Amino acid sequence: MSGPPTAGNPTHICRQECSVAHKKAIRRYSAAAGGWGALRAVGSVLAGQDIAIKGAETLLRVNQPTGFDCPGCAWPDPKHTSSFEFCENGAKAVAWEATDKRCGPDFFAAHTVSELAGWSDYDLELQGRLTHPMRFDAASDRYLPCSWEAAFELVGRRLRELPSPNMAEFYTSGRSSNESAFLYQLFAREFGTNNFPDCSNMCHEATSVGLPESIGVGKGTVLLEDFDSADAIFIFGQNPGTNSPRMMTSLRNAARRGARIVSFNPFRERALERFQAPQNPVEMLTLTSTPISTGLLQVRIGGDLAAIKGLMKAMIEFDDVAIAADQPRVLDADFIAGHTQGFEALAADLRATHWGAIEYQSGLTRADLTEAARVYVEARNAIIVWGMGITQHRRGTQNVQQLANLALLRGNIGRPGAGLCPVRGHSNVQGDRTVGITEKPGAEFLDRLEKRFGFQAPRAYGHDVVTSLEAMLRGEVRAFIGLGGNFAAAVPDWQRTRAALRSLALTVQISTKLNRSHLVHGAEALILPCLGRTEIDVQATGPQSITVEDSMSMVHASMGMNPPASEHLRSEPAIVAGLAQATLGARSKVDWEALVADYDRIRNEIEAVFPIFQAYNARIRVPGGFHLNSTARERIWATASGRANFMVAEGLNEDPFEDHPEVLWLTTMRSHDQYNTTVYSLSDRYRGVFGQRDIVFLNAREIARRGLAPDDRVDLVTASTDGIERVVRGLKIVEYPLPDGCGGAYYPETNPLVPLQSHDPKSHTPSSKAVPVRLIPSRPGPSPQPATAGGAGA
Ligand SMILES: Nc1nc2c(c(=O)[nH]1)N[C@H]1C(S)=C(S)[C@@H](COP(=O)(O)OP(=O)(O)OC[C@H]3O[C@@H](n4cnc5c(=O)[nH]c(N)nc54)[C@H](O)[C@@H]3O)O[C@H]1N2
Ligand SMILES: Nc1nc2c(c(=O)[nH]1)N[C@H]1C(S)=C(S)[C@@H](COP(=O)(O)OP(=O)(O)OC[C@H]3O[C@@H](n4cnc5c(=O)[nH]c(N)nc54)[C@H](O)[C@@H]3O)O[C@H]1N2
Ligand SMILES: [Mo]
Repeated sequence: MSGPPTAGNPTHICRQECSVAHKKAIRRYSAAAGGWGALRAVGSVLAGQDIAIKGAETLLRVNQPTGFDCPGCAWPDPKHTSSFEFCENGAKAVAWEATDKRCGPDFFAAHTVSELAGWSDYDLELQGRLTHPMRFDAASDRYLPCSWEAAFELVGRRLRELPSPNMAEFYTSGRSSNESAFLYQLFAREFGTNNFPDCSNMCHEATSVGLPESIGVGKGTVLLEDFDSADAIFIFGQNPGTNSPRMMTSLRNAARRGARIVSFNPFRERALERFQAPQNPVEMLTLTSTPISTGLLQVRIGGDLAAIKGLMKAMIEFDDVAIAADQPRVLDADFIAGHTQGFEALAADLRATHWGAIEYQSGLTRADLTEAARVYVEARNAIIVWGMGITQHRRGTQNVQQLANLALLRGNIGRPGAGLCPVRGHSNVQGDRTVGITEKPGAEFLDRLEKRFGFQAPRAYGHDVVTSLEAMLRGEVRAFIGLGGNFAAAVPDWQRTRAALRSLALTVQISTKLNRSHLVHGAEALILPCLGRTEIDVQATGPQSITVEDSMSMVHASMGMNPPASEHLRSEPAIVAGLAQATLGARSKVDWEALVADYDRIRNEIEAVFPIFQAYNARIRVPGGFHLNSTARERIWATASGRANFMVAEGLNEDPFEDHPEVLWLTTMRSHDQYNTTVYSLSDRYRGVFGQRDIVFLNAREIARRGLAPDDRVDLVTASTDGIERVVRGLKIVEYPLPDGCGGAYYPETNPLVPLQSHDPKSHTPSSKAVPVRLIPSRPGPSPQPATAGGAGA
């Protein structure tokens, strides 16, 4: 099995078993997104890597009333799914989990942990599904199989030995079900801590923190059917063709109906331009495609605050003209008077902001912004959509609040066809938070928890991702447990944060596949392999279903149908219960065994603690599930004032390095063939990149200005004042039509460049979409140091 780490090999990055030759190429993608290209891509990406799709049957059960919830993204399912809604990237996510490959004790016997640390993230996950609980053995530098009981006992002993429960961190990734997440928070809180770093802290936290101040609730206000009656859809910093492809069905239908779609993105993302529906035979056979965007505004990285202010300033100007001419108002004056406060302060800020500054910061012209504003005000109903291009910034919370302002100015909340639509990432990231994964729990929730279970819940706020890492760096943490995810690769500032993880006494990862977080470990370490979404989960009372909440607050059941990848796997709820019993022992007030025996009982407990889940078990048995009410959707404003608030954000710029002429703003984003830290292949079809990820996108002017040329290799060095050198070496320059001063590269490889302290102070979201970097030509040589994870900071 052993072979050289391949990440450093510039021509072929795969291990020998991989039958796909990753031919490197850069070529413009001129076809529509979706369509035959998408169908073919599933075949070539997956079949080439010996990933057996367990019959079309697995795929046919995705997002069906009786099937399992797609682990791909959080976009909702149409209510009356009668046929399989094809999604290329959903198919990849399902097949990646349903692979026939196994990563068991033989594999771990053949490779030391030090050796595996030199492998790329891609090669690690490619080994297939984990099959046995494994325990790190320092003497042989290997993971050795161990029993579940021994694993639980070790965790229990180490947690009990801690001087304080706050020296343990309980991380969650958003694939976990409501049931496992609820048990997880119950375990940690009975143990005594609110330390819940969560993947959403790096994702939509700016939304969850920003929206409550604006509209009283931290979630979106639209339902899928609102896309059927929207006259305009504005999309900021989100790439639906890749990251939530089923959203393209809604966009395509809206475009065909004449709705106008405007997007703000430094990249001209292909699917935002044209889309061919893979499930539409007519489009497929005639090779036609639907033009999607009415307008695609190439905003500068970090220029959204300025762009949104520009849109609103133009609206105020239209309104002034209307008032002067005695025409109907352009702003929704009745809504503003009846439902909001703070309009005057916002209007004053906008009037005081000069167009010149808006143009400079946004990289867009006044004419373009005014035109986009006209599209917005001509729409009776408009939906505002956003993703990571808005939230992962130093001013992420303020970006989100300006989007809320934009909606409030036209009363675009709480009526059909209108509203706010943050598109979440992981398929249940929203649900995990709803059922109690939060480091800042409210008093009312803790009161209910205590009343229901009879233990004293910790009241002090705990850690999120950034503060947990800071605490590790101060030496205040001893143990880390990860319920899914790949913390070591997902977090910023690898050089420091990996040293912090390595300083821990114990790291425990509950996982389906081998990843970086198993190799960047504490003195003692465990890998606990769990069932995935696609698999049958049998407990004492029979097969169980779990539940998830999508991006539009629809909650529904999901039931796996494949046999487990190994007989040794346990479900996430069973693993959490095992850890809890071993840690809390007889002092626990929770009947863990009874809860795991029948997940209906877990749902009854969720309902008892969270009244919004009333009649939980009955309502998930209705196909399609149920909607968790959003107060803002009903125009009930759960804010301190009882009104929706216009929020003013001072100034326009993002960062102190703004005006250094040689500094480039780097955004770190996903390719079309990856799921976060899971890399399916080295290609990024819609951006025309094949067989490589060690690249940086720059426009022709930025390349020439630096005396460089396409294909040159450069080192990226973060501009910072803290004296720490952050560098990713040997990226190849790819020319791409980006705004001036902007660059793009792939996540997670560029995470070493993001300083831990570079985050939004309000939400602590790392600013991974705007990293100030300098470019330095790489030293010439035959084999540049790879930027892939085996290299920098591994
Ligand atoms: N197939 C697949 N699906 C996924 C994922 C995946 O990795 N693969 N990840 C899941 C997760 S956890 C999440 S959070 C979502 C992420 O989905 P998205 O929110 O789409 O995330 P990204 O691809 O990181 O970047 C989004 C877009 O922001 C643009 N952008 C970058 N910087 C800026 C900026 O400063 N301003 C603006 N306006 N735009 C900018 C980029 O060009 C890109 O088009 O997708 C989820 N779904
Ligand atoms: N620079 C930069 N950094 C970023 C981002 C960015 O855009 N740029 N995006 C951020 C965002 S939006 C997010 S959400 C985070 C993602 O951070 P995470 O959620 O921590 O990372 P993932 O890559 O989604 O986790 C993949 C691992 O999850 C495990 N897994 C898969 N399915 C299951 C399951 O069903 N159960 C369990 N227990 N484990 C499972 C597998 O072992 C797999 O290796 O990264 C963040 N980091
Ligand atoms: Mo995310």
